[in-house]
Amino acid sequence: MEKTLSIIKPDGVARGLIGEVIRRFESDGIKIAQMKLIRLTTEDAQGFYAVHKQRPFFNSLVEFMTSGPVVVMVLEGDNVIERNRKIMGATNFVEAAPDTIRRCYATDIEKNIVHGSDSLESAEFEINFFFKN
Ligand code: IDP
Ligand code: MG
Repeated sequence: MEKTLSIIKPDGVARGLIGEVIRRFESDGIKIAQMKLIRLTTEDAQGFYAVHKQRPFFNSLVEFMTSGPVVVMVLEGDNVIERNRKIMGATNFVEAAPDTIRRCYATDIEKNIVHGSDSLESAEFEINFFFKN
């Protein structure tokens, strides 16, 4: 069964959207296989987003991701990487499809409520980053 990593970012947790995000996954038939509420350190956020370290928004993204608690989850299901990305919507909420999480709740290209792995390779790296063994 395919797996992917989902994060409810600090804006989603602070705004009381944990239940709403999980409801969207569960109502699509996606299983929550693992889950924890944690506060990322600067080192955690830098390591997790290492692929973006040359991007102009990197420092701001690290600061945002460490600004409050996050929920990290392993989602499980057929084709779950792509299904999760579809439920999330495009990175920039103004381009996200109607009724996606980001279209409904994001306020900013950075503060966009959720993270989701974008490939089998990133899912493996990201799941292992937070859930060793
Ligand atoms: P994704 O989350 O849809 O996969 P990525 O391009 O991987 O999007 O970017 C990671 C995160 O970095 C985004 O979710 C968003 O929080 C932030 N981000 C992406 N592009 C920008 C930007 O142009 N300005 C500010 N933040 C951005
Ligand atoms: Mg990404």
